[in-house]
Amino acid sequence: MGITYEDFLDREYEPTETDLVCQFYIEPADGIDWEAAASRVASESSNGTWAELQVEGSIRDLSATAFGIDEESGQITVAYPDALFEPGSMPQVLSCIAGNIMGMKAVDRIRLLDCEWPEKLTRSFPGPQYGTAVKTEILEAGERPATATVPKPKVGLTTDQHAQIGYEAWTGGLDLLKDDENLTDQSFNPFEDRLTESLAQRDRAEEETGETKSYLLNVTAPGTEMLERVDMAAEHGCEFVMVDVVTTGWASVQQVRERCERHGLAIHAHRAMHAAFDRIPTHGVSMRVIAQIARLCGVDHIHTGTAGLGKLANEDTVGINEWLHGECHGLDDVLPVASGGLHPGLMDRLLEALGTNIGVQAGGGVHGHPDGTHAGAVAFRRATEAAAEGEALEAAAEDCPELERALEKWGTETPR
Ligand code: CAP
Ligand code: MG
Repeated sequence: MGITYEDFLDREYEPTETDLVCQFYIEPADGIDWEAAASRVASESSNGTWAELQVEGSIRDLSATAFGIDEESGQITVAYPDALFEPGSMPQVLSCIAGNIMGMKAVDRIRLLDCEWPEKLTRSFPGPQYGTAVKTEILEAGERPATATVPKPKVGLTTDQHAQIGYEAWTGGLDLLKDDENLTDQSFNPFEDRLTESLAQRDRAEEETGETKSYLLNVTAPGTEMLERVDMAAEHGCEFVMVDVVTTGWASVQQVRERCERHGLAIHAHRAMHAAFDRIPTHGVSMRVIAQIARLCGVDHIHTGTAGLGKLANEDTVGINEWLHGECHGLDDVLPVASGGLHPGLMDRLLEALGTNIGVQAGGGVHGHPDGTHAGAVAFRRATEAAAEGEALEAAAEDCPELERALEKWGTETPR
């Protein structure tokens, strides 16, 4: 029996409970009508191609079906049978739903907008170990957002300088020190030295403040090297690792998740390079889908933007956070992290938009404080607490000169 593109379209099709259902935005190319475009998306992302193929038996059971076409919104809906996928392999799933179709001539634009993950496929992935529970099981942030800072400048500081900044930020009231996405194991700040010295300062700060503190250590590296860095983090008593999930790739993320299970380490996902996929609203892969993939692969935190308040372009932070907090076939939730141009003067509007079950990170918004890192940390913690309790920032500044100075310097403006 011959199969052609047309065999991948069925407007009457009802998805089964094990189908993965994907929503795409497309712009058919000239001379290609909507049904033709939709059938080509379903075909090329499952087991079809441009030429008629003679196939026998159950091969057809692996074919995806385009069944929804909404020309007004430009959206099509495609159902993928469970048998098409290798359980627990995110690279394989993505090679289907976000693979060659992204370059097909039959469409001028195509964007994977959203996925409805079926229970069977979802449960083949580990999901997070902690999610938002990091705030109480590892840290003592309770109901307020977990607070973090990245030493700035993002790279170039020596290990001593890095660890000292950590001490000042922790004693200023912040929960977490975080490495920047491009700080890994460079000669000016080698990985293991940074780990041991930062944790030594962490221990000092815990003793002085009586609060639990931790460190989002960037273990991003090629292949097994990254797993060795995860082991080193555990051996030295760190509770978290950070991974640049997009640049390192989902296969590596899955390996790190497995290794972190062994040590009980939580995973902070930085999404550097995500904008290469999701910035143009008519093409690529949405941040919503990237966040979904990250949850299934098992990260505990992921950056999702600042609801437009910060320095970076964001896509639907509120909607993505709702999905990360929501029910997903029993998987743990994920702590969304707001970061990028944040400073104390933005915290009331940020928490109004995103609630308090998040993490908040400020680098420039702490280290750019006129009185330095420690004062910046005091101001950021005070502003976060005030916003979480619905107290006006100006009122909070009356008993916190560090916050007053920050509001004087940055006001409530969004930096660009
Ligand atoms: C923020 C940051 C983060 C971005 C990532 C930076 O620094 O360290 O990497 O927030 O973007 O390098 O820009 P500042 P996103 O606090 O000094 O702005 O959170 O959108 O993924
Ligand atoms: Mg950064």
